[in-house]
Amino acid sequence: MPAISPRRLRARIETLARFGALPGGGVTRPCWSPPHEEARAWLLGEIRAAGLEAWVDAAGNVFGAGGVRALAADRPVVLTGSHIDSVPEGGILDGALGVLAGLECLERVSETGLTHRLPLVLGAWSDEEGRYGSLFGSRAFTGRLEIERIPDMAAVDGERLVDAMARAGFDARRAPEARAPEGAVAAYVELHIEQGPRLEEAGIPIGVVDSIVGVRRARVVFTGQADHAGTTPMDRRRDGFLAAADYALRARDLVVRRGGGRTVTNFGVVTVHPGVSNIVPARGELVQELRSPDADVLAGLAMQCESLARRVASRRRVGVEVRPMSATAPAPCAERVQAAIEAACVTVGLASTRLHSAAGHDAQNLAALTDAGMIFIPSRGGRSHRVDETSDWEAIERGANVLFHTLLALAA
Ligand code: HGY
Ligand code: MN
Ligand code: MN
Repeated sequence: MPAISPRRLRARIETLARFGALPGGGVTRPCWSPPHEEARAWLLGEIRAAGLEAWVDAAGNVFGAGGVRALAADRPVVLTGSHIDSVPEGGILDGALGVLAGLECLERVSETGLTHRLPLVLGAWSDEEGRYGSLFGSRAFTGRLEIERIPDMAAVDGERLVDAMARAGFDARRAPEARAPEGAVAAYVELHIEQGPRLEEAGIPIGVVDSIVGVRRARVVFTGQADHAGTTPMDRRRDGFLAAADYALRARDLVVRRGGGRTVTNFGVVTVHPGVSNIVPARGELVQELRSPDADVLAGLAMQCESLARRVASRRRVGVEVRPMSATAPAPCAERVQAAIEAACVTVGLASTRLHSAAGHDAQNLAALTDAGMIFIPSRGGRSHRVDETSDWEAIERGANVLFHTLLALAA
């Protein structure tokens, strides 16, 4: 039975891990940064060295294909891929696995001369981690970019997307040109680490994703009054940070109680202003994420969190403003793709289970355009978005082989 080359795949994963490598392991490789652009150049070289055509679109998405130079409405393709950007202090597999396993599959198919009716295409999506705005490259590809917002898109540290892309040689305003022609993609399947503990704890080697969570991000800003940290009596302080802290703890409990067990929230960014030790904080600013596979639960909790913020603010005699930043809708994966993945697992003799993805992925944008699905492999200890994120090399080989057979089935 034809199979991928685990040695070649491992060599590429280990090489990509060098771009943005951190001394203690892991990577920091934000999209458009120098290490990311070096990784892009390396990837383009690897695609070409594999005998494939390579190109980059106006949103910085990298593509590779055998005998195909672009996407066209009259020649639908089967697409696979993921992303090569990372979170700060992230792992070497999140995204990289799907891109490099996809490249391995395309190279293996062309080496073995296996026939397939539809062309196979590899994609590496820009800024999947959303440093400047979530799932940027696949939003552009699927026509879901809010074009008028491009000039305002910026990282939480204030760096604008337009500037970061310009430094990498791209014009952000042209990103909408990356939109794929209608009907150009017959199916999409992405291999990814689960980034959580479920597969490992169940002892199941392959996850077949049935739906992907929607993710809502919002700034929650509590504004009180700066005061002298020593002379202001405690009962007269209008402390923006304490209001934010009070809200965060209550919002977390609200989501656990009313989220139906599959909704989560996170406060990954906290800013205090003026932010020096001897001033009572005038402002406490949070970036809050809410995630759920259920769109109604997600919308309902967003409203309940907003009214909770207002109650906390009035009790603490401060102001509050909730500013939505981004929102992705929960996406069901296509039954046809899930079935193809399960059939591939039978072919290679692996057990599989269906589960929802608690992480956001580009596949949720592709799901709006075509039949989309995802293959998960277990993350050791469920660890991800941290430098010690890892999966067994055998698990990586198993996932790549399932991807290989899934692609052949979808392209048959
Ligand atoms: O944050 C996420 O869910 C994904 O890893 N970008
Ligand atoms: Mn990812
Ligand atoms: Mn990630």
